[in-house]
Amino acid sequence: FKTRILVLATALSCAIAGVASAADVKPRLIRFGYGLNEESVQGRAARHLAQELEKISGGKLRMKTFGSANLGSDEQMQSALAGGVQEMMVGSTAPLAGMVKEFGVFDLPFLFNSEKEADAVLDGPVGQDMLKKLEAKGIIGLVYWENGFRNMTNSKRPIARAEDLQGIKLRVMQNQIALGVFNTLGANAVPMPFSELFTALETRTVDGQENPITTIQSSKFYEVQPFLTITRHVYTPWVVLASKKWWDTLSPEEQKLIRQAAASSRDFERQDSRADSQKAMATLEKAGMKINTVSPEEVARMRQKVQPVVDKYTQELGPELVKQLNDEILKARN
Ligand code: TF8
Repeated sequence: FKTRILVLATALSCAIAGVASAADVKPRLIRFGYGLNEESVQGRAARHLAQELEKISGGKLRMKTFGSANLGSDEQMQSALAGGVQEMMVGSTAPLAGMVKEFGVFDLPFLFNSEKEADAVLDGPVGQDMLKKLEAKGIIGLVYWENGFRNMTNSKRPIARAEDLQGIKLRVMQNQIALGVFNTLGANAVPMPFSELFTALETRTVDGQENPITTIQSSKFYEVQPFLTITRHVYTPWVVLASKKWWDTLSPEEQKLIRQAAASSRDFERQDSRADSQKAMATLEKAGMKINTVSPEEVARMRQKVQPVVDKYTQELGPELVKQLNDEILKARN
């Protein structure tokens, strides 16, 4: 008899909780913007996120995804989120450094050796503290996706040594550190939003760019860039963001569902990115790109060359932060 009552009581409280949570989730339409096209890793993960959210909210939280920077460049969308005129987005950490300077650490070159190290830092205290810093700027940082290790492409020549970058107009992401790094390596760095990049390459406004293999493939840069140089010079994270103005109007239950779907999209995206990276490389070879890998000795030379930039920005970003970051990398490495 006692168990019977317990079962009944449990059933009843579940029913009440069910009713309460259903009332706490209102039908909503969420606009989610991103910069790459629908066939990219980013596009697939955006779709995963939308489907997952719709599923776990019983069809109430619907997400409309806008790829190819149709809602604006990363920077424009960040401002739209802060202003409360767009709900969600995903983009690189690099342009966020204008809002929270600490995000600039991910533009320090040759920091991570592997994806595993990046995951540990991003999901650990360093990455999570940075997300919290965004709140004061009107943005909720949810999870990190993988953009990935970046490599160089250009229309002039294979890059075997830093000196080969001389005279190459190289598009870089929009922050001071990226600019400093590539100018110091010898290129003429040109900051530009990603949304303008393909045309700039096609019209030869710039000679080259740097991005992960997955993006070089999905954005079809191989059509206008004959040379690919594997450098893995920096690992860029993507970060899924929400407008705080909008977030604050959601119920705790709605926030919980969005966090849950975001976590699912993170796991999906990282796996997809790593698998896609292999496939994309084969596609680029087949497309006829001339591919070379910078030797470990040359990477060491490049590291030395950019050390003054790293030192300068370590001071500006905070030596404690950079030390904490390096400690966490070493912990993950060993
Ligand atoms: C870049 C980034 C881009 C992303 C994307 C547009 O080069 O690597 O791939 O920020 O969200 O700007």
